[in-house]
Amino acid sequence: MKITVLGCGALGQLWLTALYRQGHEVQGWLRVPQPWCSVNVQETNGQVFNELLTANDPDFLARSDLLLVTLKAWQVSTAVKNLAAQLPAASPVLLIHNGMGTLEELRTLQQPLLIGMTTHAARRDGNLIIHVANGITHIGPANAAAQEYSFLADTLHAALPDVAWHDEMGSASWKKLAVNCVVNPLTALYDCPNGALREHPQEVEAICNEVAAVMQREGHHSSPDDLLFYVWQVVDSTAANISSMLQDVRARRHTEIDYITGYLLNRARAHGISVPENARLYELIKRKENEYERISAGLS
Ligand code: KPL
Repeated sequence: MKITVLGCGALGQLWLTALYRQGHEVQGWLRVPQPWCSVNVQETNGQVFNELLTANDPDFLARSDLLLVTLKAWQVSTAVKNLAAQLPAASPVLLIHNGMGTLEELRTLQQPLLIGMTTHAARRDGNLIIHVANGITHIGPANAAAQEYSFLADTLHAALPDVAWHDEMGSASWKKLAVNCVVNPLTALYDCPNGALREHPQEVEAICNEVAAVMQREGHHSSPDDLLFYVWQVVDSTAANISSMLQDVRARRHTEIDYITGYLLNRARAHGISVPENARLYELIKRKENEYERISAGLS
């Protein structure tokens, strides 16, 4: 297949490496207008893959069979809308990011739209992307046109296993949102690895209870206890991880809070449900983010 990967950060480089190795024709798409992208990945077995790949080639994009989007949630819709007119109308667009809300922003996209979530862990160490742990990528359709693209799960699985297809992604997306509502803001505020949240059980439980209430009204049933059990499982299995939000805060980057807790707050408001613990965490993260963004913009 001919595949354009939009976003060449840690996850984008993992996919570029895996797809290239599998014999697919790949290119990266970057914000900087340069015709190549450097991929430098240390795989889980310690082997390093280093290659200069094509980037930002509009002809390649116009013949791509798939646009794989690995940007941060807040970058997705603007970037995809900018490229959509150059991508064939029948070529699917697969979004893999934390949080929710981008599907609503891309409602009018004519291409088949798919959503994915992954538990692969990767981190940047200087110029090297370290693939810390293998995981599972769950993908599924986000609009009617995407329903016939289940074969993509096999194609992607052959390159970077495991990949599983789901005809319905709503419940899985909400469960992942619950994990991110708990882990991301709390680890960013306490400046701790995921596993240290075992020291804050009351906050974890309060967040889960609020998410379960909203999730139920959205039509995805999960009891607060089941959701809490699931969240603790993820906390324990990623205990040594530095969450993506803590990495963003430490690097003074814009966070995905608007698409994680912010999305929950929007849906809670729409249903008239009060979510005070999540609202408090949203405010604290926004305050932190605004502080360093104001400083880097030269405002006092
Ligand atoms: O998705 C994650 C993130 O860090 O963004 C979790 C699952 C919390 C793993 O760290």
